[in-house]
Amino acid sequence: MNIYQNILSAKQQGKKLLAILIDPEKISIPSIPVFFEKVHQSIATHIFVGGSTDKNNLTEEVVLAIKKVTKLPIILFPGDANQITNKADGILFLSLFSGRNPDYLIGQHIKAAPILSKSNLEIIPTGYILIDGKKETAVQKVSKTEPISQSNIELILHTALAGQFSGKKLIYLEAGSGANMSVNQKIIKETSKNLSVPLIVGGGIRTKQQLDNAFNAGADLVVIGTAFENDVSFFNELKKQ
Ligand code: 1GP
Repeated sequence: MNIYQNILSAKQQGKKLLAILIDPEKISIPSIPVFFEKVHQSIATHIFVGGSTDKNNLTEEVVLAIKKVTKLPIILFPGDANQITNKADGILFLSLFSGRNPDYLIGQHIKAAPILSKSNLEIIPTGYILIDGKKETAVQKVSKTEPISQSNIELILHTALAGQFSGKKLIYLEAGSGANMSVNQKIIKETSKNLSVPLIVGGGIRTKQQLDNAFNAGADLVVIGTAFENDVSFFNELKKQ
């Protein structure tokens, strides 16, 4: 499975991608098979697994339970190096470029390196940019960094470009899980227009309209977590044609 190549060719073909985010602290393992029946009827193309914290070390168990029931690529979206398991298919190797906390710029990466060097995970370097979602989100609290204001489009764009020029293969605009305001279309448009690498957008997307807005503005892959945690019937609105 070459996860990145598939994302890249989807971008080239204008095919939009949807990742379902599963937070190991929030999903119950017995509910996974039924949850995935819904996932498979929907337009979802990827599964992200992760959260800002995983206090009970459930990530591996959750990944194994998901793997039993799906062929969709499972990509770790870890809050820190402790959440790495080689049972997934790939990992977003995240650098929190909106902040200046060295632990999330290089510290966790050094901790992760020996684990990753022994794993078969596909490592996808990703520039992660936290944007104000009008709510103090877990990423902000855990990383002790400030998000960039939605009105500072120039800074968001320059941060994304700096990420691309430093070799990141994906740029992720993140309003934070459960955000009250998702990343607005103008930001997505400006960023996607100026980037050559695929653009991920997530945080606070709860309706089909918001999803379409993000895609239409230029997001190549959208991540949704909370909306499905709150109400699995949201999958009914995202059924495959
Ligand atoms: C969070 O971008 C993801 O890291 C998804 O956010 O849970 O708000 O959908 P939501």
